[in-house]
Amino acid sequence: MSAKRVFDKFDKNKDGKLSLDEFREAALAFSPNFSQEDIAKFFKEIDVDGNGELNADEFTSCIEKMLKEVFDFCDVDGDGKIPASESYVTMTSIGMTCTEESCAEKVRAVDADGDGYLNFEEFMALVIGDI
Ligand SMILES: [Ca+2]
Ligand SMILES: [Ca+2]
Ligand SMILES: [Ca+2]
Repeated sequence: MSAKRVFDKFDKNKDGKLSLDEFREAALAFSPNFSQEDIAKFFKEIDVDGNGELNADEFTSCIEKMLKEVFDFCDVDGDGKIPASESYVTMTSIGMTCTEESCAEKVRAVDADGDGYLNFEEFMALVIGDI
């Protein structure tokens, strides 16, 4: 599971870039709560070279950076792992819609080593997984 996969999925016309329309769909898949203004603002921020399109590098590095920030924020003791029991709070705090139950199920599915904690890779799979 990687951000590049998300990029490929939303690059509908397969030109290797995300237009604002394509990006809008990706953003709304992530969280239906984003407003049009939010989305336009994100797009501008991510479009580092300002050419009005997002290339794969711009998109994936932004997603990874953003998720890393969320991860670090939730990883209060800084040991590189988030307890599965706290992932519900994490997911809802970044605007994902899920119930406590559906979240617990997803966590079980992505906790590859089954230790009851999510490392960053497992966390990425959790957040990007069903987009
Ligand atoms: Ca495209
Ligand atoms: Ca660009
Ligand atoms: Ca784990």
